[in-house]
Amino acid sequence: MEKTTLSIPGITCDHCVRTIKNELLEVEGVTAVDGDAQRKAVEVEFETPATLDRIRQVLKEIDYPAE
Ligand SMILES: [Cu+2]
Repeated sequence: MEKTTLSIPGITCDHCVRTIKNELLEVEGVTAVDGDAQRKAVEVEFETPATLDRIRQVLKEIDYPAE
């Protein structure tokens, strides 16, 4: 199990956080997502087959690229 915090400048409100949560939780291997709109950050817990690259790719696809 890995845990990472990603900075996502495109987050402006709780709705953004909710969208990101829903999308990331659909990625196989992602087990938990927690977000903070004020910090513009999400914390993601994941295991195989999910990878950090895959998570970053999904964020790009939904127009919330991580820094
Ligand atoms: Cu928003």
